[in-house]
Amino acid sequence: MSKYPPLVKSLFLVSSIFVSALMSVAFAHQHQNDEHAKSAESNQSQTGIMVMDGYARATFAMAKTGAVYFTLHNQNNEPVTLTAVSVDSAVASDAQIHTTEMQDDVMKMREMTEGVNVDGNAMVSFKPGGYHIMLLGLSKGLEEGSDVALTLTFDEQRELHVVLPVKKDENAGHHHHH
Ligand SMILES: [Cu+2]
Repeated sequence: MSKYPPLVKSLFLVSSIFVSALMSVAFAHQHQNDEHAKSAESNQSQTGIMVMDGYARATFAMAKTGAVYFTLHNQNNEPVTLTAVSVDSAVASDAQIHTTEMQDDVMKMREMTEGVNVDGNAMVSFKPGGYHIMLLGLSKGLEEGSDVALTLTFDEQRELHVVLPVKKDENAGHHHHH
């Protein structure tokens, strides 16, 4: 990337993030219309939760664990809790909600069994060094350019389906939390 001037590089980054955000939103709505038409009617026309800037970090082919990041935007007036995440079983055997915390000067990951709360009309970011979705038991790593399908469950009932791109983490060399 060094052959591009910094401005071009950052423009490219911004536009690709924007496009992937649009794509995740589009996928989420499409699924909702297809499969959740009935529940959507009783829960208004959509869940009111947007998944933005989502991606899975590319791994080596033999890697057994991976991480997924995104920003949740709760457009409802009421708080919601992300209570569970499931992943396409062809990609990984399990998905967990994790946080990263300092414990005795060491960064450690912990499963958020109680879920992650998002206040009404608020956003929560899952990002390196903080909340993330941990993929366990990867079948063949996460290859850049492929997709990962996830189902996010809110308040143990409302489901949101998203398809997120696998991308290289530009900061991977500087932040090694896993
Ligand atoms: Cu983790």
